[in-house]
Amino acid sequence: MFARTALRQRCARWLFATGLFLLLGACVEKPSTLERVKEDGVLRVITRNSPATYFQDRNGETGFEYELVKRFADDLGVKLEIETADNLDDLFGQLGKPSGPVLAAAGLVSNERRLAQVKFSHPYLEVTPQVIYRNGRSRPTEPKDLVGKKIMVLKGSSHADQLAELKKQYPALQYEESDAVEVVDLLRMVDEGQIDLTLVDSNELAMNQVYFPNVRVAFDFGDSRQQRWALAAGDDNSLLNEVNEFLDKAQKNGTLQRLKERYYGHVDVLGYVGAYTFAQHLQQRLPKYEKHFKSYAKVEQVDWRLLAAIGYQESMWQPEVTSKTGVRGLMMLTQRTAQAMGVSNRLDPKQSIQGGAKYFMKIKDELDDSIKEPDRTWFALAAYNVGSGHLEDARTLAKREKLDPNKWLDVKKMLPRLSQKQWYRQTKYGYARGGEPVHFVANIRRYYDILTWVTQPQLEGQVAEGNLHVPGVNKDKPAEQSPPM
Ligand code: BLG
Repeated sequence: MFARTALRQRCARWLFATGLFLLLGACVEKPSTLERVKEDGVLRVITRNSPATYFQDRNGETGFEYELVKRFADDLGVKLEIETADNLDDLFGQLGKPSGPVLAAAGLVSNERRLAQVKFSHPYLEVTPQVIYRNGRSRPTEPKDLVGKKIMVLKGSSHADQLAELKKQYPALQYEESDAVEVVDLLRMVDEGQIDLTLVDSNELAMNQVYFPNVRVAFDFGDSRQQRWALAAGDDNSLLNEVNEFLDKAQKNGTLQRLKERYYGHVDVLGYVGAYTFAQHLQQRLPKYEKHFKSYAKVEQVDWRLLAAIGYQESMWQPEVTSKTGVRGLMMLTQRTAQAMGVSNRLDPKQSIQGGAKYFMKIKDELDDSIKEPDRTWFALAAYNVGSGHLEDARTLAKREKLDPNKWLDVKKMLPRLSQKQWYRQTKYGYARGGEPVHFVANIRRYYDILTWVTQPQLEGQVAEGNLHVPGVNKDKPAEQSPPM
């Protein structure tokens, strides 16, 4: 009896030790996803190639998702490696692979079907699905109006799921799901009348509206939803927890709001008419001045597209305009600025661009060192318009309100106060039309974004040849040669 008990105890000890060993072995062999990312020193992320998520411009990689996920990789202290999926099925498929990317950052929303496949993070952006139609055609105003229309959506998209749901109620509803297109193609097809309707998220429309002057929102299709990052399903929550912590922090410390402001904060400033006019002027006017923008941008070491954007805001690229206040020329120089910059004839476009470029860089250099990019550029633009003294006043007001005087988002709230006596009487330089630089900067940022997008390397030369093709709108080229969207 005693011997048997001893044996049993020994066996139990052995089993326990072996179990522990196996358990330890398993732990050693299989590090958590987070540990793996840190060990490899690389965060592999899959996304979509579109203006609202990720794209390449001449300065490198950019896009809302890219910037957010880059900050996350920086926080983890690892390198970021971006992969792009051909379509949404491909994206979810890649995410599920053991050797695949660990995170999808692609403007995704959570739904039941997807939850069977992946896990979603805390939210970072609220968007509303919208039904898009062509101006001049009959406008649907509610879901049942979709019956009988030619509709196309992205295959595997949440919009396709919404339509599948609607079809249960209206079996006559017809729609096509395509995995050969991107959002921009859908908008183009509506714009050109090839399809009647599509469904896209509000942020995607906002980014692309300017290229498609005929597209309009018919109605919001359901409630707003939250975009989230997706991770492979499973019990390992190590990376998910880290992601959530990062997103919560980005929410609290204002990073998310600044990114939203940067990418989507200025999208509505043009409006339909402005968008259409800008597209026309890109073809008709810019080619005449592009070489001057480029050559003085080189001299001053500034992005020529930013100078061109200033020029458009100032004069719509018309060299002979004069404002009510006597400010003149393509870059709208005051008499004083022109003299200081050595400009003898403000109506000469070449001189005006030269003087404007020089002045812009001068005031930018003179800004306080504590103002960092990209805000530094927005501050310099504001100073170009309202003067450095008034800008400084707005920064002082921001400090008094416990706002950050180095963040454009905060200072732009103070600028309009410079035209109200109760505020400007407290400032050093007094009254200014403080609302003007706020619009000025917002518009220029929008023009700058568009110019950045249409002058991607793939489109080089097309503006100058008066043959501009907006991304995804080039009907003559096969799809694989189109710029990445
Ligand atoms: C700017 C000057 C700044 C000047 C401010 O006015 O002109 N910028 C240039 O000449 C490039 O130098 O700052 S200051 O020297 O420190 O005083 C303030 O005076 C020009 C602005 C004025 C604005 N456009 C460039 O953005 C303008 O013309 N506003 C009036 C429009 S309207 O008359 O109501 O149509």
